[in-house]
Parts: sequence; C-alpha cells; structure tokens
Amino acid sequence: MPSMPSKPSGPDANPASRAVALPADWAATPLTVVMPTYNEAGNLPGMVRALMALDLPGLRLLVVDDSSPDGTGEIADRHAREFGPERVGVLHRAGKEGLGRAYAAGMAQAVADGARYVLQMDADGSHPASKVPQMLGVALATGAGVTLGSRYVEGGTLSDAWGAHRRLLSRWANAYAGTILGTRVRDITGGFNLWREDALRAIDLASVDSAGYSFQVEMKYRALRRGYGVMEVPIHFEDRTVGESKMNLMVQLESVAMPWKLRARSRR
Ligand SMILES: Nc1nc2c(ncn2[C@@H]2O[C@H](COP(=O)(O)OP(=O)(O)O)[C@@H](O)[C@H]2O)c(=O)[nH]1
Ligand SMILES: [Mg+2]
Repeated sequence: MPSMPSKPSGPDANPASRAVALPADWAATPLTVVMPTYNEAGNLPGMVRALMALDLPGLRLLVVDDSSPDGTGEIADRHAREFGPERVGVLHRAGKEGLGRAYAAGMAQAVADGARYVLQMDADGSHPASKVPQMLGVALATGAGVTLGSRYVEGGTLSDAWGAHRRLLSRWANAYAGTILGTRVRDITGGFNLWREDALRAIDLASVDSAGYSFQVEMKYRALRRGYGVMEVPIHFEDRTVGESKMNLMVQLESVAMPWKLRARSRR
C-alpha cells in the first residue's frame, strides 16, 4: 500500500506561515514596515531579525516608540546602527498617545520618505513576518489599495492559547463593526495591513480620529469609502508570549463608539 505523506510539522507546518519567493523586481519594491512599540524590549529584537532575514531588499523597518520606560527606544536605535538607517529607522515620540496616533505619525513619515507600500505590524510576535512576501505579492498582482493579513478568511487561524471566550469576543467585535458600517471585510479589526501609498494619501492620516485600536477599523472604512479595493490573505495569529497587552478600558470604549461615529459622519 502506498504510504500517506507525513503530516508536516515544525514552525512552518501551518501553510499560513510559509514564506513565498517573489520575482526580484517585486521583492525590491520600496516597502516600509511601521511598528509601534510601547514596552516591547523583550520582543523587538526577534521582530527585527525576522524582518531583516526576509528576501525583500526594498523592505525598511520604522519603529515608532512612545518613550517606552523599558528602553525599547534605545534597543531600536541599536538596531538602526547595526543594519544602517536605510533598513531600520526609529521615530521617537515624547509620550504614550495610543496605538492609532503612533501609527498615523509613522505611516505619514514612511510615505514622506518614499515608501510605495506601508505595512502595519505589531511588535509582539502576533503577526507572522513570513507572510510579508505573500501579502506584497497579492498587493502587486491585484492592485488592491489595502491587503489585510486576515484571521477570518479561509485558511486563517488563531492562537491555540485563545480560549472560546476570546475567540467569540474577537469574532463579535468584527461582526459589530462590520454590521454598523455595512462592510463585508472579514477582518476589519485586524492590525496586519499593507497599504498602497496613494491610498494612504487619499485617507489623509492627519485627519484620522482614532487614538487607539479603533484606528484599524477607521482606516479600512475610509479606504472603502474612497473606493479602494481590499484583499485578504490568511494568516496565523499568535498570542504574545512576552510582555503585556496595552489594551485598556478607554481604548475599548473608543472601539465601541467609533463605528457609530464613522457611520453618522458618512451620512452627513
Ligand atoms: N507607540 C505606541 N505603541 C503602542 C501603544 N499601544 C500599543 N502599542 C503597540 O501596538 C502593538 C499592539 O499592542 P498590543 O498591546 O499587543 O495589543 P493587543 O494585541 O490588542 O493586546 C504592540 O506593538 C504595542 O507595543 C502606544 O500607545 N504607543
Ligand atoms: Mg498584541
């Protein structure tokens, strides 16, 4: 009897985490990864290594640090010296103003510095660096204004560490925002998003309302309203194993209110 192919195992067992090779001219696309950090000293070095190891010579990392007390900003500076300013940059901000504000500042700077694509990525290991080439390939092949690393399309998976309660809450948050805003984007709350530079210019980052996590929803809604196409590429979302989540009640309340605010504004 022919033997069955053995089940793949190891870090790349999940098809959603396998890296793909792009043609050389695609791989050279000027792409800036914008990574907000607040107390991510234990996570940042691993993220930098994973991104710098990708076969993407046009990739640059911009760390946006809000003066983390744990010294994340200085660690980022060290990486900038190690890899050179053309590969790793650091935007130091005076204080903690929220994820949305950090992203808006970093993404605006990336566009001003000449990026053709800008990727949002958390520093805590939740978003797989190995997926970046595939997301860029999909973005270039389809011309989508934004390409999402999506937990909620076929093939997308969640960390085993997430219990039923957290899975349900995340699903519910997605359905909540999507229903109020009338969109069919599957992962509207997700934070692993690749933007075409002209879509970001059209969105006008300086006028974005969200200070916190609702930034993710507001940005996608703005892109849809302006007629940009959205693609979703399945990813595996891992739970952070080092450091603490910065989610708090204030940002949760903002996330509950923001879809209503966006809807009301779009009707005026
Ligand atoms: N610069 C900056 N980064 C932040 C802020 N809040 C969160 N982050 C970063 O944003 C990313 C996502 O935050 P995280 O706490 O992991 O959110 P969670 O995964 O939803 O719990 C991480 O890289 C954080 O360090 C902030 O106020 N300023
Ligand atoms: Mg996280």
